[in-house]
Amino acid sequence: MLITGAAGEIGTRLRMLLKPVYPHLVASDLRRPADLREDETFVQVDLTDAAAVEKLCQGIDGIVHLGGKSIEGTWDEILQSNIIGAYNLFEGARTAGVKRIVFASSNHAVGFYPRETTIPPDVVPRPDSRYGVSKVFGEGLGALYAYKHGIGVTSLRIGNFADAPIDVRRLSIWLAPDDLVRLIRIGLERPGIVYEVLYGISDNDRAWFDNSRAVALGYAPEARSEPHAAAVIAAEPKDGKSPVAEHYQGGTFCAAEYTGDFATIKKSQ
Ligand code: 15L
Repeated sequence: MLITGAAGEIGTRLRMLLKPVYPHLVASDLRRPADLREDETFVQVDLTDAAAVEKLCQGIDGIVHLGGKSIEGTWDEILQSNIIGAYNLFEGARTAGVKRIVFASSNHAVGFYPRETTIPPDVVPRPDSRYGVSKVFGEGLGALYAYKHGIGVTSLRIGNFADAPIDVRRLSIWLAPDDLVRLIRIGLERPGIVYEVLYGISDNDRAWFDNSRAVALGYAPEARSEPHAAAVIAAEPKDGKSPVAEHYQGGTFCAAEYTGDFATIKKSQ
């Protein structure tokens, strides 16, 4: 098993959580993780280097692809790390004969859905940022390499990965670390996966995502955001909020650089 983006926030946690499950885990990133342990295998690779990525994939049967930028960036940053990087990863995987890929997509691939809607995985994408567009691109690659080349791909539209929900928006999209492991194991191990889009959220009463497909595939999340709700709501600042951010699931990613006529646009659900 290979995990890209292993030095990032999610990667750092996952290395520890996945090592007991996959003892031969290979960790990769642009930079060496500060907390790298002696019993870990680490390969330093720049995802924009196609030949290096192809080499990285040799002898690997499953990949958790977290590598790239995990927030909004300039077009060139997103292009290099998330567009070219994701292409190199899928192409390297195909050349090396990798069987499964779990692609870390994001709620920001569909961030422009209003909070009062509950969306299934097969909605039309509504990315809320260049970052969100790159996640739609990655999901597209996933479908292409699944249906054309037979790699079993799962795109996980991850909400907010954290030990606890950090604000009111995250009560709806929180994903606890152990629940992410459960979803990854479905993507890597469940027989018969061709191409799946699942939401990376825990068992949240306030969820904006219909994750029944994940449940049908065996997902049984254990964390719930609701017991945190009263404290999170009490701690939420009351003022200074953007109406655009508050209206849409993607929050501040939607409001950033916003130049639309919100009053008109919001009438269209
Ligand atoms: C994401 O996709 C980001 O990687 C993460 O930093 C958070 O911003 C998260 O979404 C979120 O929406 O909370």
